[in-house]
Amino acid sequence: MFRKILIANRGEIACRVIRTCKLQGIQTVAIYSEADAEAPHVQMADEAFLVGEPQVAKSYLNVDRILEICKETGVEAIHPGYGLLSENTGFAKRAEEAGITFIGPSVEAIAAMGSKIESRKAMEAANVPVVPGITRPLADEEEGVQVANEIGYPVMLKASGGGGGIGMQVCNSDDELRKAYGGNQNRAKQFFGDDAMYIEKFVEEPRHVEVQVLADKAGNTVYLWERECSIQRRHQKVVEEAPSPFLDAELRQKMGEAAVRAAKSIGYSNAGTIEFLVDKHRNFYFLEMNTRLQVEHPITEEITGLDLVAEQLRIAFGEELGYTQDDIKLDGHAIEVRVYAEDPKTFFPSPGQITRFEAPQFDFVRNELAVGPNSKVTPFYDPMIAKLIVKGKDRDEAIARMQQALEHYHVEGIKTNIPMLREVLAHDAFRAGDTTTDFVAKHIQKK
Ligand code: MV4
Repeated sequence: MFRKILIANRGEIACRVIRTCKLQGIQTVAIYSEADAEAPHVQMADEAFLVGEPQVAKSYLNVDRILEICKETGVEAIHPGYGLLSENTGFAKRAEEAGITFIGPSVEAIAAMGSKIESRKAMEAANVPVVPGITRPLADEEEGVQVANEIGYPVMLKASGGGGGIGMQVCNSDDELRKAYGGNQNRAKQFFGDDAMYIEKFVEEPRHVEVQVLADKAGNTVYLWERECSIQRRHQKVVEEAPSPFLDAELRQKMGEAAVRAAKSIGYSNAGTIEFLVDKHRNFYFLEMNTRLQVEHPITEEITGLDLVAEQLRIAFGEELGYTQDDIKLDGHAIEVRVYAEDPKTFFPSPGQITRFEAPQFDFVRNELAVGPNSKVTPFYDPMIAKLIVKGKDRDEAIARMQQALEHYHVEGIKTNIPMLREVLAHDAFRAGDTTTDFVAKHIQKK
């Protein structure tokens, strides 16, 4: 196994990766910005190096400096966490060229899923269902109108380079499409440097269900069931659970097998996630693949008993999985909530000095923390300060346990979304498993 690795990230995920490294006897090198000198991940790592000023462009995205530290410290591999450099082909390539293993898939596999249009084409070829629509860039607005009429309104106009809902719009008529086209294309160009646009049928009131896969470099690939992530606000996930309350065993297997086909078709190795939209008729459609570990990976760990970071390390080192699909168990039900430093009324970020931080302590609770009792939350990074994960024997028990845990969560000095989390867990629609992507807008914000 690797003797020493660098973690090119911060916050709870850096701490999470270091924890598994400690259990495996792997030495860890942390990097930090000027704003993070006293951050938990710096204290946990064996060594820590300053990379630059608080802004991510000058620190956590400073590839030259990060690779320099790799050389100086003699690490054999880099764990990128999520976000930041985790899906950056340029970084993965430069690491490999420097003889350092990138703990992730090949550069080609990251690239294959980087473009929405290209990945749709690849998934169609691999017999993975995609939303009805086109798999080529539109020439112009007029071709958009023509395609929309062939597909039938409502449609969704999307940017091939898109993400986080940017460059994307629902259109109900020729008129709306014409109005939306130019602006969305401009935003796509501005945000992603790619102005290619395409059109899909609009899937109404969908659920966001994603399948976790693990694949080794020999091509052994398994699926680790699914996560239901429909409770979102402005494309920020808020509550996730595994398994999905909407799937039955048959659909679960069908989606799992489609996810494995998706991964195999691009020669994928590493942990990865295939995102699907599921409509009310239980049709499912490929949306995109995340070629990294995700924020919500703990709920999959809770129901399978696997340590996904340990599996990533083994795979990157060249080991084979050593188990097959039949060995993967699905035990109980897990829920994760994300604690954000934000104003519960305006949803704006709420940075500041934490004066009290008490996470709940029960044997059914797992806390993943980015802060301590005296931390300062700065405006430079994602406002997620913690994740709270519970497990129960079934969904009802998991919900009851999450409610109990949230009762015992106390944060002072900054504002958090904890009141909103309590509200979601107590809501009849949530308890009934009526979790669609419009849940927050429909049940929580409309008051
Ligand atoms: C869709 C859709 C409905 N129909 N595509 C939002 C983020 C981006 N990655 C894809 N998204 C959507 N694509 C079609 N053809 C609805 C959404 C969507 C959504 C998807 C997953 C989770 C939350 C969402 C919230 C609003 C819209």
